[in-house]
Formats: sequence, structure tokens, C-alpha cells
Amino acid sequence: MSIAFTSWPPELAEHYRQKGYWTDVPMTDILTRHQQNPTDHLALICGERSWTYRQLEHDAERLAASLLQLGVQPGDTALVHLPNVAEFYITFFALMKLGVVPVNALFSHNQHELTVYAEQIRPTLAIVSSGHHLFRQSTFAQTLSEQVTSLKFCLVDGDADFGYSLAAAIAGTLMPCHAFSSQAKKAVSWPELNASDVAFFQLSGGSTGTPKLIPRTHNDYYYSVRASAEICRLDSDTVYLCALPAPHNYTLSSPGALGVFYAGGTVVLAAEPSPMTCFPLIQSHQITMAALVPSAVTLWLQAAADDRSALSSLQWLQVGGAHLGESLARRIYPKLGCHLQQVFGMAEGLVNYTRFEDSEWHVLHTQGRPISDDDEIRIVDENGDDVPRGTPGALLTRGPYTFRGYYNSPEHNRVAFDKDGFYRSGDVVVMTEDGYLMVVGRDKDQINRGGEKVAAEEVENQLLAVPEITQAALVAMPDSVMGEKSCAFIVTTNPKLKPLTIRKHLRMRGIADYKLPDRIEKVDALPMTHVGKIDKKALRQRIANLLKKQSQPQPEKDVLS
Ligand code: J2J
Repeated sequence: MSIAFTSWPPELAEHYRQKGYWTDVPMTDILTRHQQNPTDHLALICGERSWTYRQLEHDAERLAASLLQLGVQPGDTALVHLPNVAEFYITFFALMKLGVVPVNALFSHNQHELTVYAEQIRPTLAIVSSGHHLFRQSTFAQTLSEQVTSLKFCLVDGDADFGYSLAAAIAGTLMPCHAFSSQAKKAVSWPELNASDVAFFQLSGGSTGTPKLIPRTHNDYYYSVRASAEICRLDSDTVYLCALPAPHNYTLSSPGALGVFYAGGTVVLAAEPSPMTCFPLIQSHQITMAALVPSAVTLWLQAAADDRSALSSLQWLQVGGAHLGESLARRIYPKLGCHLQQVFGMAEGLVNYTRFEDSEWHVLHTQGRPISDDDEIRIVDENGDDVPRGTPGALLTRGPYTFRGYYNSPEHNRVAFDKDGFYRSGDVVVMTEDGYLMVVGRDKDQINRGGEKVAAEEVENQLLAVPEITQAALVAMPDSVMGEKSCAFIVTTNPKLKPLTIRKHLRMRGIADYKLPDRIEKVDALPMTHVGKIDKKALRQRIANLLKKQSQPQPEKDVLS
């Protein structure tokens, strides 16, 4: 059984097929297409371990076979929670082969997010890591399976005294059965996949109380991957550093690891994007391309000022996920010695790139132009009327790889899309005369914390669940490294309530650390707009002014007073 989701209208689907965007080939092809190559190229490096394309496919097959043995079935769903390790991709391809549809949670996600995702997709299977504090013992897995009764199997990467061993499942030694002997292996037949079906759920950065899931089909996602690989000119010589979270849409598909696998290049995994972790990897694996968020670029520039000799192989640095200031952009080529490519994308679909042949002006000042000629862009004013080029407006889009509805969210979908199926991205952009986009603001209630998206309402709900907090509003405040951090304004019945206590409460409620308010301001009342909504613009202004005042040198005290 396939997952029910809102698909494209038949006439658009037909158009996307005719244009060759949708090829009706499932994404398993990304690996299988390399299996007959006479040279078995290196696909993946993770620490001391590496995989060729044949080894990667072989491991994915073995894991898929183990899962079949366990009783996992096509059409089931899975909750995956793995860090940047090779097993993430092995799992991704194994599940795809089986027609099992995963949510790949970020490793920074905590019990709140995992529970919310599991409640939405009702998974049969969880694949987790004992490297995360939630899965060091069985307690949380147990609680989750009691709460979400569909959950039957848990596979654990790393040492654990519960569940099945992921390593054993990949090695084909999970159970003393015959299915994994070479003879029996031939008997395993994979289900026929329909490329119009949902391949996996992508995560929305969101602005709502509950994190939303984005169904991505084989057809639409594979198109974005192939087109991205082409735009970024990937080939078998590409050595790509994946240092941001592997499940993120950016590092998965823009062109990301899938783009690199499609092109036959090599993906090198890093645990996180600090220069201390990444520079030695760049040097030792002669990495040619990396993807960063602007806050990490700042750290790379600082480190490279001392010594950039490790970066000599790096040709292209992609920067996206959050606003890249022009002055930072300007320093990339002279200080890191590599070219900049700006990327403006979203897990919901639309991705824009500056192109290699673009002028310096476009690369420094714009966030690129869409992947596809059939990415339809509308930029509108508050009445929904199109604005002329050069004028800021809200970005709406539809196209061959932009989704048509959040999973199981009919009410939210009514506001997230216009009547013609255009997705309201929540970004405020300007389009140049020649069709490039500049992101100049946001009209969604979200904080972009160095590329990590925090939905204000989700955190506000958690704050309101803290005893003695009666009102809460989360807004963005400027930060020199992260671009933005979060500030919570709260009204409380207890004037002695400490930020530390509030954070402790939020931690206990199990929200991801990056969603914890960076600053908490107590106020007597929240300002309201004339239509009775919390005036977040006023709050943003208030915290920005306060920060400015605090950063100014205090006037020296008169020694006589
Ligand atoms: C300003 N804001 C940006 C940019 C994204 C490639 C790259 C990034 C994402 C991503 C992605 C921005 N300048 N260059 O999925 O495939 C903000 C916008 C956007 C939101 C989407 C990809 N690049 N943004 O960041 O789903 O506000 O995807 O709507 O996490 O990030 O966030 P997300």
C-alpha cells in the first residue's frame, strides 16, 4: 500500500513527464545505475571506513533483506534518527528498495520531535543510534512503542542492550536464517516501485505548532537531484564534503550526497562543520566541493586566516540555508581560495543556485535562480497581487519538484497554498530583471538560527506549558555569527522565575536544544497590534534596540559622584 498524499494535477504531471523531468524511474537508480561500471569507484568515506558503489549497494541490499526477514513490508513507514554516518545512506537506500517510507529526523532532534513525527507517520520500524542520549538505554524506545503502537522493530546503530543491531542487519547476520547465503539471496525479490509514490518524508522548517512533514516522490525528488548535479557540474571526480546534517534537504539533494552518488563521485562525511573537523578531511581526501551555512563560513574564514594550506583542493563552496551578507560573500574567494555558489532552497521544493558562469555581481548579491524553466514563481504584495520586478514581495511557487501539500494537514494546507496550488514559501524576495532572486526578508513566524529553523509557535506552546508562564512570544534577534538567535518574551505570574528554570522545563519537555530560547525577557504585557495579534515586529525592534544599547560602551562613571 502506498502513502496517501496530495499529488500534482494530472495535466501538470503529464507536462512534467513530457518535458522529461519525471522519468518514472525510482531513486534506487541512483546507486544501481553504477553497478555495471567496469571501475568500481569510491562512493562514500566515513572516518576510517569507505564504500565503493558496489559495496554500498550490496550493504543496502543486505539491510533490505534483513528487514524483509524481520517482517517489515512495502508501504510501511520508518522513523530514522542517525548522525552523519555511512549507515544513514545505507538505510536510506535499503528502505527505498523495500518501498518503506522514512522520516529522517535530524540528530539534534529530541524526544518531542521524534514523538511528533512517529505519531504522524505511525512507523513500523525505528532505526536509531545509541550515540544519542535518548537511545543509550531502552527507556525512550519503550515509551515510544507504547505510545505509537504501530512500532514493532527497533534497529540500533552502536552498542545497545535493546532492539536489533543495525550492523548485524547490514552484515546479514541478524538472524540465524538462510536467506542471506549467496544462494538464497537471489530469491529475495524487491517490490516493484512506483516512481509517483512517496519515497520519503522531508522535514519542514515550519512555522506551526507541530512540525510538518513533506511527502517527496521518487519522480519529483530524483528530478531535483539530477538537475542539481548538472547545474553544479558534478562528475566522478567530485569529492563532496557533507558536514551539515545528512538528512537536510540541502546536503541530501542540492546537489548533496544524492547528487554526488548520481554523478558517480565521492561523498566524505564529517560529524559537524567546524574547521577543526573539516580542514583535515579536506586535505586528506582532496575534497573539491563543500556545502555550508553562513555561520560556518565565518568560522572557516577565521581559521583560514591562520593557515589555509589544507584547502588547496577545494574548488567550490556552496553557501545557503540562511542570509549570506555581501561582506562575508566577498571574502570567500580571496581568503579560502575557492568559488562561491549561493543556494536558496527549501525542503518543500524550489531550489535556486547561482551558476558557475554567472557574473561576480550575481554571485555576491543574489541567491541564484530556479533549477527549472518550469519552476513557476509569483512575487506578490499583501493583497496577493503580483509586484513588478525589483520590488519586494512574498514568494509563491509551484513546479515539478515543489510539493502540493503537507502530510495529513488539510487545514494548514488551505493557508499554505493559494487556489492555484502555489506554495506560500514565507520568504520575502526581490526578483532582478534577469530572473535572479534575492531573499530580503520573511513573512513566516520562524527564526532562522544559522540555518536551523525554529517555528515560533512550537516553542511558544512549550513555553506556555511551563507553570507560571501565562503569555509567550518568540522572535528573532540579531546575532553577529548565527545571523539570528531567538528571544522569548514572557509574561509570568512569578517575578522570580529564572531563565535557567524555564530552560530546564523546556529540556524536560524534550525539545531539541537548538529550539531553546537563546534569551528570555520578562515583560508585564505583550504589545498587541490593532487586530489583536501579538505585535512581533515591535518585539523584534525592542530586543534589537536593547542589544544595541548593551553593546555600546557604557559612559564612564564620574569618579566624584
Ligand atoms: C536566505 N534564506 C535562505 C538563502 C534557505 C538548499 C539550501 C537550503 C535549504 C534550506 C534547502 C537561503 N538565503 N540562501 O532545503 O535544498 C531560508 C528560506 C527558506 C528556508 C528553507 C536546500 N536558503 N533560506 O535551508 O527547508 O527562508 O531548506 O524558505 O531548511 O530557509 O529552509 P529549509
